[in-house]
Formats: sequence, structure tokens, C-alpha cells
Amino acid sequence: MEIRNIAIIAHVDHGKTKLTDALMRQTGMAEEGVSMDSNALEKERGITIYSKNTSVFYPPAHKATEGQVITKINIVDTPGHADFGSEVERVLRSIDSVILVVDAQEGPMPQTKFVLKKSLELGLKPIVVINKIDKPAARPEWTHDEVLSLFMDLGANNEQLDFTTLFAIAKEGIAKLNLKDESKDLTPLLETIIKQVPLASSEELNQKPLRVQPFNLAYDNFLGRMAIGRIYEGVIKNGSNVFIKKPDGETRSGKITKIFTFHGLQRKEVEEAVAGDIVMIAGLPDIYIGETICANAEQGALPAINIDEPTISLNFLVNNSPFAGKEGKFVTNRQIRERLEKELEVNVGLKIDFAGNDFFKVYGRGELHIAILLENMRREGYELQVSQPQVIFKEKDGQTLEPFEEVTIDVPSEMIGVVIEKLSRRKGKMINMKPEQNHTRLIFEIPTRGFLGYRGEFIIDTSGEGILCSQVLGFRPQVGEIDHRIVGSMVSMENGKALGFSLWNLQNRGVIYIGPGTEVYQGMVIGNVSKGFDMNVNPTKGKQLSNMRASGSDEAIYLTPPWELSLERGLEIMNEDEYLEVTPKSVRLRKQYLTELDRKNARRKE
Ligand SMILES: Nc1nc2c(ncn2[C@@H]2O[C@H](COP(=O)(O)OP(=O)(O)OP(=O)(O)O)[C@@H](O)[C@H]2O)c(=O)[nH]1
Ligand SMILES: [Mg+2]
Repeated sequence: MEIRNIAIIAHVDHGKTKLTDALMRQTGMAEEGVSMDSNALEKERGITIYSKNTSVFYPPAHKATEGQVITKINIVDTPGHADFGSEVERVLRSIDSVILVVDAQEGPMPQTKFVLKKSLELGLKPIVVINKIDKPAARPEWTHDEVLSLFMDLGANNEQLDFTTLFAIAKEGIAKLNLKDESKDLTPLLETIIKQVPLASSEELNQKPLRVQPFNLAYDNFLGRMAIGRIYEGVIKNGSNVFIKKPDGETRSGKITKIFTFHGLQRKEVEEAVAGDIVMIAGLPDIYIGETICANAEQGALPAINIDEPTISLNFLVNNSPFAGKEGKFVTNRQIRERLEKELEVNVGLKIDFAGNDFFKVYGRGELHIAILLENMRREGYELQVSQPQVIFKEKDGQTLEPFEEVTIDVPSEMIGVVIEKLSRRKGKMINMKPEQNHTRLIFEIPTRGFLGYRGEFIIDTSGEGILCSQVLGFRPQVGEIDHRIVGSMVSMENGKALGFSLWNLQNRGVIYIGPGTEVYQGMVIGNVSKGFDMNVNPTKGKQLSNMRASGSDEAIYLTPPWELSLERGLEIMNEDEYLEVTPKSVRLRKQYLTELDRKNARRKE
């Protein structure tokens, strides 16, 4: 058996997972309807959050003819969202070729550029799949040209420029080498993989002493932390004693207690695995990404794997709102701490500082990265509150640096004015503007600090017709003050049930987050005020019954549907003096100080 290792990479939503699913289905490794996006949150949101391994065999054993070599293709399906970009980078270090999927209508997008750049730098030769050619507005030839110029812009060498392109409908499991070709399945893609992806396995490599490098971590309740890594050289045997080396050479010893290989989506326990394969290993509880597992102490460590630094931080703390403990099962400081410690076992992009007295400082790669952690926690029954996400500053050579992002925006051309105006005010610099058919693509570089909180405004300003995505560029010298449009909060002065009548009165002052019947407490934020300053309101006030009857000219109440808070919305719009309260059933926004008097006193102290 021969082994080949590939990763599927692309901008978010361009069809990586659909393609992987179809590859599994057509090679008999998965039933109809089984998807790589297996996690509950992934299914709900329709996005990939965690990169995942699978493997397929080609030709499938039952179709292989006598004497035909069967190839095991290890495939890593990667997440497209920029917050998980560092995960992709680690994966790229451990495979031999990438399938770059590009949407035939959208063409290359920021994440396409990011993952392609990383791949080219690592010397990989991509196979390009132009996907979704069934879309009515698909423009496969244009996309191909754009991809080619992207390769050139990114400095691809001649061999890389000579990439093979396939056209696909991943959703239906079809790929072809020419648009005019007839094809019923993914055979052309599988054949291309066999032809072009370098062989990872060989008898010669098997003879060498063992070297394995983990690029991902997994956690199992019984087996503890596990490493997912590539066997570069040698054969790994269950029960063997090994040495673990950090990239700087520091060495410790350990023992392998279980080995799994990937077999479709299943993991298959094996007694040994050969060079070239990707395995999951148990028995090394302190193993970490980029270390080298080797057979003897004298072997050299493999080159380190970079892990991108966090860009934002926020505090996690025990919920102490008046509604605390009503909905959660796990609410104490200790329980939250233990959960966060467990998260660190697998969530490589995350850092946590446990030194605070009554809070934990959590560092992440973006709002979605943090929101996913919070969403998982609330589903498991945790209750907590978090502070406003803040950008991380770094000191280097006596200079303060802050994270910057590249933001790419596609909007109907008549809307570019408002976008440019708002992003400029947030210290964004437009570096490109390209009109296309009936929309315009704008590219900005902007400090993360200025960009935080813009998404919601963008959706409103463009009536949901724009596409916006961002990509961390790295740390750059800090720019000055940023003029955020401060939106005031509508803060409840009372405890009780919100009534339709009072919400109706309040809705012309701003946007309301709650519907009638919602229980509120003093200090809870129930909406925002377009005028800019906080406003104390009483959402529990009803209309005097007698009044209503007497007036005779009562108007019907038309309540605008509330703009309900989700975790991401909450993180994005919250102000500095607020907490987001997260429980299994609710997401509420509140003032840190619940009474107006306490808030005044706090302001005075500043
Ligand atoms: N029309 C059309 N839609 C497709 C095709 N392939 C995928 N899609 C749709 O595109 C959406 C995204 O597909 P996924 O496979 O989840 O994309 P992805 O690249 O894995 O997304 P992330 O992992 O979140 O980055 C889904 O709604 C698919 O149904 C295709 O060939 N044609
Ligand atoms: Mg996916």
C-alpha cells in the first residue's frame, strides 16, 4: 500500500467539506449524509471549526484489480474562517500537497490568498479545484485567470505555476479536467492526486529510526491528551518507549500506549504504523504541537511549527448578576477554571492567564474563536460572564505594536461611499478598489482595534447585501486614537417583566434586544440608543388601563421584532463598562455596576 497526504484548503464556504464528504462517499468510506462537519456546532452553523483527518483508499479495495497498488490518501479538511487560520498553517507543515478549492463565482478571496501563500512558501505544489460551476453566476474561466494571477503575485515558482486545474460541483461529487468534459464523479480528481502528490511512504523511510511530529491535539476522556502527527521516518510500535524533543533540543521520555490510524472518519486501533502515515497517539500526556517523538535520544528534532499569537483578550468570570445560577449547572470559579484548563489541552490558539483573583484572562485569535468556546461551555451547562474583548498590544524594540487585519469587502457599487467613510474613520487604509460587473471589491488594511465592532454596522449599512471578510496581517506599530461611534446603552432601572407597551415607547429611541415578557433586572442592558449616551429606562411600565379605555383613540401597538443578542453580537456591541452574561439558556448584556449611583461613583474614580 502507498500513502499520500493532502490537505483541502480554501476561503470559508468555498466547498472543502462537501468535496471531502464526496471523496469519502465515492470511495466507500462513508454513507450518504455523513459529513466531516460532525460536531454539533459545525452542523448548526454550517462551517468547519476544527480541522479533521480522514482517509480514503483508491482504488477502493473492492474495485481494485489483481496486483493493482492501492493508495491510502490521508486527507485533512481545514476550517476556512480566518479565526482558525493558524490551524491551517500547522496542517500544511505535515502534508505533501494541497487541494485549493475556489468558488467559481466569487473567485479568490482573502483566505484563498492566505492559505495559498503559506502553501507556496512551504514549497507545496497545489492542485486547483474551481468549485460550484453549477451556480448560475459562475465564471470558471475568469476564476481560473484570477487564480493564476494570484499564484504569480505570490511569487510561485515555475513548477508551482504549472498547476493542474479541475472544475467541480463538490455538492454533487463531480470533477472534470475540462469544462466541456462529461463526468459523473470525482475520478479525475482522484487520478490527479495519485499522479501528482508525492509519495509519503517508502521501504527506505521505514528502515530509519522513528521520528513523528504532532501537528494537532485531540482529547479523549479515557486516554487523555492525544497527538495527531505525521510519521516522517521509521515505524511506530505500540508499547514502545520513546523520547520527546522540543524544537530547542530539550528531551524527555515517554511510552506509547495506543496508536490509531484514520479509516474514513473512524479511528482504527493498530499495533504499528509505517513512515508516511498520519497517526493518533496516546500515552504522552504532555505532548505538544511541533515536538518530535523519536526512537533514541541522539536524534535531531524536526523544525518547529509556528503557532500564531492571540490578537484579542477578555476576562472570564463567575456570573454575579441578579439572575446568576438560575440556568447553569456549573457556575463556580473552580468549575470554570477546570473547564478552561481542559480547553487548553486541545485549543492550541488559546492562552489563559489564571493569575487573576476573581477572573481568568483568556487570549484568542478573534471574536469567533472566543464565541465558539463560550457556546460550547454554555451547552455543557456552564454559566459565566465575560468582559469586552480588547486588542492585545505588544512591545518590541521600544515600540508599541498592535494587530492589523486585511479586510476584503464586496458591495453593490452604490454603497461604497458609506463603507469607505466608516472604515477610514476607524483608521482603515484602502489599498485597492476594483469595480466588477455590478459590485465593487474594496480591500483595506485596518488595526483590529478599529475593526472590532464593525461587522454589525456593515450589515446594516449595506442592507445585508455586502460580503465582508478579514484576515489577521500581524502586529504593526500602533496608530493613534480611534474614533469609534459610541453607541449608548438602554439600561433598565427596574426588576420585572418587560411589557409590550413600554418597549413600543422605547423602540423609536434605538434598537431593542428583548421581546415583551422578558424578565429584566436593574442594570440590564435591553437595547441601544442611537443618540450615543446611556439612557436609564423602565421597560416594565404598563399603560394605565383606565387611560387606555378613556382615550378611545388608542393606536395599535406595532412592536419591531427584537434584535436578539447572540454571543457574537453581544461580544461585538458591548461597551467597556459592561459584561456579557452567558448561561445555557440566555445571553444578556448588563452594566458591571447595576445601579446608576454605583456607575456614577465608578466614573468619578476614573
Ligand atoms: N451550488 C453549489 N453549492 C455548493 C457546492 N459545493 C458546496 N456548496 C455549498 O457551499 C456551502 C459551503 O460548503 P462547505 O463544503 O461546507 O464549505 P467549506 O469550504 O467546507 O466551508 P468552511 O469549512 O466553513 O470554510 C454549502 O452550503 C454547500 O452546500 C457546489 O458544487 N455547488
Ligand atoms: Mg468545511
